[in-house]
Amino acid sequence: MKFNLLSIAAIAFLTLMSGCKDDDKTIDPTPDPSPVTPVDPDQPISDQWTALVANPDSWDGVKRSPITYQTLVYSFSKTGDFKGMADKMDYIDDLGASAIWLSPIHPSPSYHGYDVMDYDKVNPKFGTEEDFDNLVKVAHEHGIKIYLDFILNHTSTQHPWFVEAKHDTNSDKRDYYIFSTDPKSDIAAGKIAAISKEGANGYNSGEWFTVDESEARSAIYKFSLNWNDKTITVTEATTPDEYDGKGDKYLWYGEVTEALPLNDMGGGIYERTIEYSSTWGFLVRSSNTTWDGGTKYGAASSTDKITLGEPMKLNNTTAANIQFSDIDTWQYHSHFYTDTFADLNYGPIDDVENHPAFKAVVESAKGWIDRGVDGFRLDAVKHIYHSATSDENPRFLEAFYHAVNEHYKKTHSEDIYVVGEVFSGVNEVAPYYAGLPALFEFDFWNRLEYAINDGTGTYFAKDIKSYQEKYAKYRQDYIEATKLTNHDEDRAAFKLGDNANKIRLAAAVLLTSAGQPYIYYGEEIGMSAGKGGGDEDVRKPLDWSTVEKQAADEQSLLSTYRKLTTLRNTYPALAEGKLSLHEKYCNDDKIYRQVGAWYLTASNGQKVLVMHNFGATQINIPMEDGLDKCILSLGAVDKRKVDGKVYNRLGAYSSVVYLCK
Ligand SMILES: [Ca+2]
Repeated sequence: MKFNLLSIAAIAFLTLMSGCKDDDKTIDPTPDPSPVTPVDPDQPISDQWTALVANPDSWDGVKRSPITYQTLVYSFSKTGDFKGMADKMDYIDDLGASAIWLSPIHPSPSYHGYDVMDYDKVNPKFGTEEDFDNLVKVAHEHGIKIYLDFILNHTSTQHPWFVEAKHDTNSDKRDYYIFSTDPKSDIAAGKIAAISKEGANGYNSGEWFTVDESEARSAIYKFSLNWNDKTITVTEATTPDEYDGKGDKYLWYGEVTEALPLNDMGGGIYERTIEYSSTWGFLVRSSNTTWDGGTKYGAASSTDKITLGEPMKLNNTTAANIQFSDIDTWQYHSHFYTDTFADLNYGPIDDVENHPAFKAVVESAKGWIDRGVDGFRLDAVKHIYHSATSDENPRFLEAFYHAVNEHYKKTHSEDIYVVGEVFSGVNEVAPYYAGLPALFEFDFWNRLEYAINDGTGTYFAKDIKSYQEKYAKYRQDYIEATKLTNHDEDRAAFKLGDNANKIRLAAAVLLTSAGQPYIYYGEEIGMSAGKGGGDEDVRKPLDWSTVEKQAADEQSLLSTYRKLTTLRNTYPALAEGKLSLHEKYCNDDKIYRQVGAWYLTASNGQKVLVMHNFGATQINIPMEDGLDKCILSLGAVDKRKVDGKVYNRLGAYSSVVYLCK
């Protein structure tokens, strides 16, 4: 067969060259002299166009292809809970899925659950602990695994660990988080392990939040400003005073919304006694309307602090917040610019296995394994250590995976499945395969969406192949977690302009590509939404009335999804096949620019030819690849014979899959 292919490729190349030379823009190339292969021995082929009908083997019920259904507990069933999901397990089963990725199930103050308050329990709004255990049981009865969304980068600031840590600098939970009284200097000095790789570049003021206003200094203080030598002295006092209406120097502190005037005592001295409360310190102003033109007076640097009773020289160039030397204003790190998330700290990577926070999250993961959970989807793994591109996160993940897998293997023969979210392009994703067996391939959808909307199929497989070569440098048995979109992205249908043919093609490409695909709930019925109005828009409840309608319609998207997943589960070549490029269609950006074609070959030698028309126009294809029978024909696909040669006519956005001989 290999010889055959080579000679066919050579002929195809010559055909292509002659097409270029003639500047032939036709999409119906002149029949070439390559040997004819019957498309499907079961179907006589006439010299007129007739519909190409696929003739796949019937499925034996074995789920050969790992297909994961990603869903949100609160949006999947009508009741939005574990029980509702267990009741609808047949639906997920019928979709051909062999696993479910559940949105975070742990107690959380948010609707989305990505700020966890307890890693060991379920969110009561989804049901009881027993309801969850029953969901796992029902899933397993259907041959469906349960993967938990596990969030290792941060907790909610309402997690008891953080509540304890922020109140007590001596708490053993203090080291679970990243606290600093002077983040900028501490980072520059390499004192914060999670942010040590970037040095001074690792400081981002937006990622730091003051612990809590209630823990700030509140006292009655007298502020004495000497404008002659530009110094300020703060002393303790007992009674606040009033403004005398004369001063033109001001104090700015705490949560005030307008400058507080100091009283003009004459001779360049300004004073005021107030009930002072501030989490960040104070500043002196020589204008109450603007900060411009050197009117802001503060400390010479953030480490230059004021001591009660001692004058401090003011500075109006750096003008750093003036803080008291006898109190520490603590700040905590939150990578996502939100004060309700607190980043977990795992200490220096070299000793991560011994860090108490690492041990704690591993223990929680083990607990879920003991309850029957089959794997984890790890959230935001490029943010665990601050540098997304250092080797720290892959090393962290390797340590986490090893610890969790060791536990899993006590009761299972296979390794545990863990997939990481590195929300980046392929170059940033690839090194993470050093730590985890599976990673989401965000570029799969980026690339596919471009290909479909641009009507260019020829480069698609080539690009995917180039991604695989990058992964293989870090892990030979890498698992590409392919997908269209997820809960953080505009829905696929929306990005494809709600064009039913494009949406069908996206599904067909996903489910005829290498890798282990994910289907985001609602994608199978074409739910459409962008994130313009917020993330919630792409996380809305599954539309069960549409499900019902589409289930009854053989031509519907849902029926197409079921057909595709059934096919994928039937043929090892589709289920686990390795990608190889089609010499002709992956190299022709002229006549066949709109065609994407590739092979998938299973370890048992079974091989399929996958061919999609990414274009908005139909195109005729000479079928010359040593083909056996057609096992998938989606969209408007016709066939005919001209001068003994078989052609397929692929309508706009249509797809065919053939078993190879
Ligand atoms: Ca982090």
